[in-house]
Amino acid sequence: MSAAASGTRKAVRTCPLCEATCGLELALAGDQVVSIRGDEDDVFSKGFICPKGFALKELHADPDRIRTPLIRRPDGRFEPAGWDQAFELIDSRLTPILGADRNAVATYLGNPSAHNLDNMLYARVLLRALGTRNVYSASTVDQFPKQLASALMFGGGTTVPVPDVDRTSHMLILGANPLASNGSLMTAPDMRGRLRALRARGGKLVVIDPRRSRTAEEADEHHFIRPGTDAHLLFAIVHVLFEEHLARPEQRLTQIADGVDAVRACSHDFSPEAVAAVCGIEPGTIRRIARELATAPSAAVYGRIGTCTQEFGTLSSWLVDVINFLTGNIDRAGGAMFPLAAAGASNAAGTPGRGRGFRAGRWQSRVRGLDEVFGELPVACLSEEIETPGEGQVRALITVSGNPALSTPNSGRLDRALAALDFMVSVDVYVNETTRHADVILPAPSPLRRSHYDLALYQFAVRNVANYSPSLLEPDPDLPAEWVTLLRLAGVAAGLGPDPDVAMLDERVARAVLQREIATPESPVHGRTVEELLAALEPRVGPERLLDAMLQVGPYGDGFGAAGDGPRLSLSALEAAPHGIDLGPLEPRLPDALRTAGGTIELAPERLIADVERLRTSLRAERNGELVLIGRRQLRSNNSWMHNLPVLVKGKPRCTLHVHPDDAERLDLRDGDDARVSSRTGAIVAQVEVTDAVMPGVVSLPHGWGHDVPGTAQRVAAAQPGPNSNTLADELLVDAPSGNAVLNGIPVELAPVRAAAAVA
Ligand SMILES: Nc1nc2c(c(=O)[nH]1)N[C@H]1C(S)=C(S)[C@@H](COP(=O)(O)OP(=O)(O)OC[C@H]3O[C@@H](n4cnc5c(=O)[nH]c(N)nc54)[C@H](O)[C@@H]3O)O[C@H]1N2
Ligand SMILES: Nc1nc2c(c(=O)[nH]1)N[C@H]1C(S)=C(S)[C@@H](COP(=O)(O)OP(=O)(O)OC[C@H]3O[C@@H](n4cnc5c(=O)[nH]c(N)nc54)[C@H](O)[C@@H]3O)O[C@H]1N2
Ligand code: SF4
Ligand SMILES: [Mo]
Repeated sequence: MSAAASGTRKAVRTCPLCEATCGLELALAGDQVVSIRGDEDDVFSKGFICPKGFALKELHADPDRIRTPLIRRPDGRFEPAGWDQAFELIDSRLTPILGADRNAVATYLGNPSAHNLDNMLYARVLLRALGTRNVYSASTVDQFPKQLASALMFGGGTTVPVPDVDRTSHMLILGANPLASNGSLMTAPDMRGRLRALRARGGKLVVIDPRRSRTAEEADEHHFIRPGTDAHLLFAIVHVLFEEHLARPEQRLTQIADGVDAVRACSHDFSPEAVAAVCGIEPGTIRRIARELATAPSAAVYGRIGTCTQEFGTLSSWLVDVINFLTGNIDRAGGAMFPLAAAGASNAAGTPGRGRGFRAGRWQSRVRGLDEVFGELPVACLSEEIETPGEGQVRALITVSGNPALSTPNSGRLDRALAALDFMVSVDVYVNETTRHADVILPAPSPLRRSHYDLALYQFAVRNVANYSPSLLEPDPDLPAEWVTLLRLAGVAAGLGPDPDVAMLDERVARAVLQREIATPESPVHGRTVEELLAALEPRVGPERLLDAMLQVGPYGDGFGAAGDGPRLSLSALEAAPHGIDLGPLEPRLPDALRTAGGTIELAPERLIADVERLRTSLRAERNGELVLIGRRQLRSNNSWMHNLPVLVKGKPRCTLHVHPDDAERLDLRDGDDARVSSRTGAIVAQVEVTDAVMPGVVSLPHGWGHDVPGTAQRVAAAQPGPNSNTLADELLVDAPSGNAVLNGIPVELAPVRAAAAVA
């Protein structure tokens, strides 16, 4: 029976769940998903799919997903409400707080916003309308160290070197497990296939991780490292590159690079012999790793969560690219390269090769005095900003697709702080550990009822691609698109009352974007009129109008008809190519992609050199044999929010504490036992899994669990809650240059629950 005859239809779209951007082929019957498989014709993923991709079916159908606004009653119970009623309440409660002090309203943007075109384009409109300095997001429990290092070195926070995995002959991975995570700041569907291809063509893969991860199992070599000591190791590699005259940066880049001598001087104290005991890696091994990197025909060093969310996150992230530079691998095929995205590439806009540079610390957090970075404050500060009285105290919070009550450090404290807010609004799809504190929850539609384009992730893709997915299903008349909700909130914040003219606000946004373009001398639409461009974009509105404009003025764009030959992109061109458009392998982009003030590659930025002393001091720190906690990701999980989907949580509990056999024996713990894990900030009970996949002295627990708090409405998740690892992460530990939270390398104590009970 043909699809049509059976009443099903086929459609393709990009998976919005992780950074791999896989093409999915869905079979639909009416509004229901019948099946999902990989889209074999997708120009990038070529049929690859992971278990989470299938889970979109259950996400779409999940009866616990909220479908109307909810208002919390005084007894704590949520009651469905109409949109007007919800917005009247928001306006009446938020407007006075904003009127007294704009900084009294904080925002928190969570991870799914990076996978959501509506949020990518309209959350910033809300932030601008609020005018608060209390802007927080998941970025400071994630990638800010990498973005900060990149901004300081290359002039832009999205100018991040990405490993050219398909052409490299040597890859060194630190603190990333793309076989479970499917890659991050490295958009590359099917990393297992790509890494196997690397080895099949004679290349080498080396993994540095305190755990023998799935990626480590695929590698030629894996070395355990003490958590938090990657910067020591990387500096030692730099040391060897200089000492053994292996540093051979490309001539064309040496001419535009500043700070090689400063890097050399800093690396002096970090010989392999000096760091070996700290990292737990032999000096001979470190020297060999350095030589192999330097002599490989091409090589790429790549680090991710394990190198970012730790004590020396920014230094590690920086040193990764210092090594890529010194070994001649920055910006060349097979090395670490700069993608050229079709839309929103800030390093392809304006004057090529130079810019305003980058400055952090334009303001500080009120209580701890931590620096602003990229317009945000570290989320590790959020609790104290809510708790501490005085001018500028946070009294209200708006969360958009975030679950900070599970994903940020000392979440127990944040949970109590959220309960103490005067007012809270959440735009979300579940009543969960965070949104249960909201006075109003505004739902977002199913991912199948919105369009999709990976504006953020294509900035980090290992190939230049562009793929647009229209909404698969008609909008639900009672559940507006998320961009409409965000604009309506922006209207409230701007003082326009509970029912602002969203179409007018949207046109204003589009006008501002076009205005900026026509004022930019390098833009293909320089000198044209906003009216003319707006007319050309008709009848599109909302994200489609903005995306079309961005594609047209982008590096492959048709320039609103002004461009010449070649593949010329517009939204219509993408609509005509449902499996995506391949724009080719990455190409060298320096110096044009630089936006530093001097037009140089800054190898030794002041903010980072200033932090080297902290690293040097840590060389002498005493190691008293304490246990430290790290995280890990699992293929069938996605941070905190997909544990309500039976297909992903079935089977034995996966939120277990990995403990090395030596530690288990010393602490009298057996496989399957419950253990009490405690840190400065709190204690949890976790089930022990004894395994030599984790190194001695280190225990590992996944994050995003802890679904056993009252007042949530996620029935499947609550049945397998797991412990919340961020109860243990210490909000006072941050990476100094970025303020990013330290989530790996947390000192903990471990005891069998039976012993703890006996003592208590
Ligand atoms: N210990 C430890 N903690 C960590 C990490 C770690 O490795 N270890 N990793 C950190 C990292 S990298 C990240 S990115 C953060 C993630 O931290 P968060 O972004 O705070 O948490 P998520 O679990 O991604 O929660 C996403 C929220 O978005 C909602 N949501 C899902 N889809 C939509 C949608 O379409 N619209 C809206 N409005 N809402 C939606 C979900 O219901 C959920 O509430 O966690 C961090 N926390
Ligand atoms: N299945 C799944 N996929 C995901 C997510 C998910 O939750 N589940 N989350 C998504 C998000 S938001 C992100 S940011 C990405 C993250 O993508 P990845 O960075 O690949 O994430 P992880 O799998 O957590 O890998 C981090 C690794 O660092 C190791 N590690 C911990 N501490 C250290 C250290 O000090 N040094 C070194 N060298 N290694 C260390 C851990 O053992 C772990 O293997 O994944 C994304 N994809
Ligand atoms: S790897 Fe990521 S993008 Fe691909 S199917 Fe899985 S969740 Fe979706
Ligand atoms: Mo993340």
